[in-house]
Amino acid sequence: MSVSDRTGLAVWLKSQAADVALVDCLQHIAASCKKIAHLVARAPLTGTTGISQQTNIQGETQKQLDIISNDVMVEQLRLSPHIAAMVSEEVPDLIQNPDAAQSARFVVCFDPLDGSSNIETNAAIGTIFSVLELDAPEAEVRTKSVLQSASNQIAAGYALYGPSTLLVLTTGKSVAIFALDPDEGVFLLLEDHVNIPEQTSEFAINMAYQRFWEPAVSNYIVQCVAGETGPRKKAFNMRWTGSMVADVHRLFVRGGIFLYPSLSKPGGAKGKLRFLYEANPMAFLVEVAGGAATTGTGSIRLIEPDRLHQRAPVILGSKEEVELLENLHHTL
Ligand code: P6P
Repeated sequence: MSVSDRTGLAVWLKSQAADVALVDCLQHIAASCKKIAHLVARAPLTGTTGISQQTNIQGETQKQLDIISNDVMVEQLRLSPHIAAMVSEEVPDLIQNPDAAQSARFVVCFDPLDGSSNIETNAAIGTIFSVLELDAPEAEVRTKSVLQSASNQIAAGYALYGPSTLLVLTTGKSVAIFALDPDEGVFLLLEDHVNIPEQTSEFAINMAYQRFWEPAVSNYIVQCVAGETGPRKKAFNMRWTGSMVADVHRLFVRGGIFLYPSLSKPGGAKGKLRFLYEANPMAFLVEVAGGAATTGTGSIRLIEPDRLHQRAPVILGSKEEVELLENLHHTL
């Protein structure tokens, strides 16, 4: 298929029968990702790959690009009158949109630059986003309303800044993958109705935390690495890039299972990943693509958060593997 024959993002969005307000919201998110892709690509030249003098609410030292990417998202999303407020990994409190229409009912939760510890190594990083719909418009959106709307996630996606800049998106009907054409500055459709294979022989976990794993996770990984003579009767492969977007994207390309589970180390009970802008959007995407997403003991998407930056254990990917892990959690 020639480049000129490929479907553009706007045409695809309209084909999803997404309402015009959601189309506008998602087009502003895509525009943010396009700007961030450009800034990430130029970062070594502009000297912005290093750390800033600031820390985020997680107590993590922010990279300059974390802050720059956050500012790009906030500035761009303010232009959509349908976005009432935002939640950013880089900002402690809810961000109101002063330019929102009275009817605005969307809250966009995002990690503007996920995996930023990889910036100086030029490894793939990304932006993760989730669009929540409020039960009713609010002149001043309350944090309580955002938390209550977490289950009313109407769209989710991520941008992957790698050899190509990809945009992976769902409004609930299918998962589609777009590539940014750097010559034309537009996202063009590569694949729609992406499906995650139910079986896999590849897992992604940070093995350095093995001593902190729950028994079910330890048992699962031991079975996988036992290979052809073990209980799984097949060899497994392992990948871990330290960038959730890159590790999760692999699931949509060839299947697999991604684990950032509960850890027994101090502060690790709910893992490391944040619910509103990492676990919830990735779980939505994976489930729409036929995969599964669990905390180990229950569906990620049934979590009712009580804080904006709440963490959640994340085990998601090929359905049969996720179900096996849930069974192990319930029996060990
Ligand atoms: P660890 C990046 O900081 C991130 O939030 C995810 O992108 C990634 O999956 C995880 O942390 C990596 O964590 O503990 O392996 O460095």
